[in-house]
Amino acid sequence: MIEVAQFSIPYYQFLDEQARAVTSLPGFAKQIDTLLHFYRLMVLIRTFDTKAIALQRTGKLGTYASILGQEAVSVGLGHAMKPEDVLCPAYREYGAQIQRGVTLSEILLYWGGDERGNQFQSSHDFPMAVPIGTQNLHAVGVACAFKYRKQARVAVAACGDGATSEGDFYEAMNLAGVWSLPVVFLVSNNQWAISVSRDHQTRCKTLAQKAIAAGFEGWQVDGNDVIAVREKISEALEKARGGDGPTLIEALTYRLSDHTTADDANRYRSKQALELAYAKEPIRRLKRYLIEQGHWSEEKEESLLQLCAKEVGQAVMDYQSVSSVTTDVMFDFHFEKCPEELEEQKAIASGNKDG
Ligand SMILES: Cc1ncc(C[n+]2csc(CCOP(=O)(O)OP(=O)(O)O)c2C)c(N)n1
Ligand SMILES: [Mg+2]
Repeated sequence: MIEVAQFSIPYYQFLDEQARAVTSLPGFAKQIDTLLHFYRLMVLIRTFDTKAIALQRTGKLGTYASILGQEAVSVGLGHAMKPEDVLCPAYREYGAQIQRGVTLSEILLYWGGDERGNQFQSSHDFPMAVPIGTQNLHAVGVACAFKYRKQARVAVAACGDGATSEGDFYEAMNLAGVWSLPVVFLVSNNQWAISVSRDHQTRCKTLAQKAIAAGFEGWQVDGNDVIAVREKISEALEKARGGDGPTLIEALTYRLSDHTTADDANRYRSKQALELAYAKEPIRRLKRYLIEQGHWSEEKEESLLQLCAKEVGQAVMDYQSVSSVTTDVMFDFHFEKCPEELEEQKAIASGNKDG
C-alpha cells in the first residue's frame, strides 16, 4: 500500500469559552473600537430577535427564524465582506445583512407573512433563501460572473449544517473547485436542522472536510468567537479575491432558540445540552473579555440596551407603517401596458367590479 493523498482540517479560535486569548490576537482585534462595534451589533441583533419573537407571538409577524446564539458568525461575516462583494444568505443572517444595507424593518417585512416583503430591496445582495441550499449555487453563478469579468469581487454563500446534506450544496462545491471560483462557503453549524441533530445528519467528522472532495480547503472556526470568525472569513475572502479559489468555513455554534417560531425544540433537545451551549455563547464571551480589558461596565451595558431598544422600536414602527400591497401590482408589473382583458380581471380582483 502506498498513501496517495493526505488531508487535514484546521480549527481556529482566539478567545476561548472563558474569554481568554489562546493565541495572539489579529491586528483588527487589538483595536478596542472594533471589538466594541462587534459587541454593540451583537446586542442589537439579540434585542431585535427577542422583539421579533414577541411580535410573532402577538400576531403581528409571520413565522420568524431566530438567530439567538449565532450572532458572532453573522456579525463577523458582515464585517469581513467588502461592499462590492455579494452575499447569498440563508434565512438567519441578520448580523451580516444589517451591515450590508438591509434595515431591521426590512427584515421584519420579510417575515411579515404577507406580500409587503416584496416591496423592498435595499441591498445588491440576494434575498434570504428559504429552500436551504440553493444559495450555494447562486453564489457560484455570481462568482462565475466575477471571474469572467475579471473583477476583484467575491461571492459568499451562507448556509446551515443541514444544507450540507443536500445535492445543491455538493454541486456548488464541485463547480467552485473545478473552476477555481472566487467564492466562500460559510456553514453555520448550529448542530440542528430543525429536529435533526448534527450526528443524525452525516457520518463526516467535520463538515469542513466536504470541501476536500471538491479540491479546496475546508477550515473550522469557533463560531462563538467573533474574532476567529472575522479573521478567517477575511482570509478566505482575500484568498478568493487574489485568484486562489474557494474555501469552505464551518463555524461551530449552537441554535439556542427553536428552529423558528413554528417549532418547539423542547420536544427533541435536552435541557442539559442547552445549558452547555449557553456557557459558550458569543455575547457573554466578548462582554467578559471587554470587562476584563477594562473597556466595558454594567452602566455602559445599561445605556447600550436602551439605545438598542429605541432602534428596534423605531424599526417596528417603520414595519407597521408600511401598507399592504394591493392586488393591482400583479397586473401592473407584468406588462408595459396591461391588456384589456386583464384590466377587467384587475378590476374584479380589486373589488371594483363584480366577477
Ligand atoms: C429544499 C428544502 N428542503 C427542506 C426544507 C424545510 N426546511 C427548512 S429549514 C430546514 C432545516 C435547515 O437546517 P440547516 O441547514 O442546519 O439550517 P438552520 O435552520 O439550522 O439554520 C428544513 C429541512 C426547505 N425549506 N427547503
Ligand atoms: Mg442547522
